[in-house]
Amino acid sequence: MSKYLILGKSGAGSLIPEFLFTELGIDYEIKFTNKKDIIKVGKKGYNPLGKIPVLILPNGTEIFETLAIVNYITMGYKGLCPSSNSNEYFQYWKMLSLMATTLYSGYHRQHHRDFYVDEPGFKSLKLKAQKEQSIIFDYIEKNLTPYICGKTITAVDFYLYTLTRWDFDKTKLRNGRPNLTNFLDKLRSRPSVTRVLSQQPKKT
Ligand SMILES: N[C@@H](CCC(=O)N[C@@H](CS)C(=O)NCC(=O)O)C(=O)O
Repeated sequence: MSKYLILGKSGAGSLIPEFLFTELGIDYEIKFTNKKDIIKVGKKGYNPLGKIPVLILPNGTEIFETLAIVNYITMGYKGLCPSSNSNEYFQYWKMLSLMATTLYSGYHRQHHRDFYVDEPGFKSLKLKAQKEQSIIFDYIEKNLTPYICGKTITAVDFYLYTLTRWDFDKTKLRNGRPNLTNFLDKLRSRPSVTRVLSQQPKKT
């Protein structure tokens, strides 16, 4: 294999490495797959939890967990991570960690409620996840100038943009958050984002 291979699902977390590779001009392939295949021991791209994305490097090394994948890409290719001796570097890691541990898991709780609770708890689980996310989005609003690390776009911006695409009420998400609104519009019209989104297969 000479190219990177992403195992993913249409519109899901595999958008993040797709956006980063496309933004950086790096060639990759994507295979849209399913949990049954990823959870199979011995199969290429194995992840014990069956989650995507999984990145397979040209030398065969397999990486899952989005933060590890983002780190691999941004360490190997310059341009989407602030230099490690800058203040922006700490902002980058703080915000990326915050999003990974609150927003991402918050959307998972809303979209896969049955993984967490039985039906009587569905409504409350969703409301509690949204309540926590609302606090984080208010904090993000204060940090956007216009991107998370200031004037220069970084990987954390593509990460944030991807998560917001899973929100159930995008009007509410934007409401009272002018910086976030401007950010989402900017990201949506970025050529790399437009290109990747136009290539997502229709969900079945
Ligand atoms: N911690 C993982 C979470 C990945 C994740 O939840 N992926 C979702 C798609 S966006 C998934 O595979 N969901 C199916 C499932 O959880 O079974 C990461 O950051 O990569």
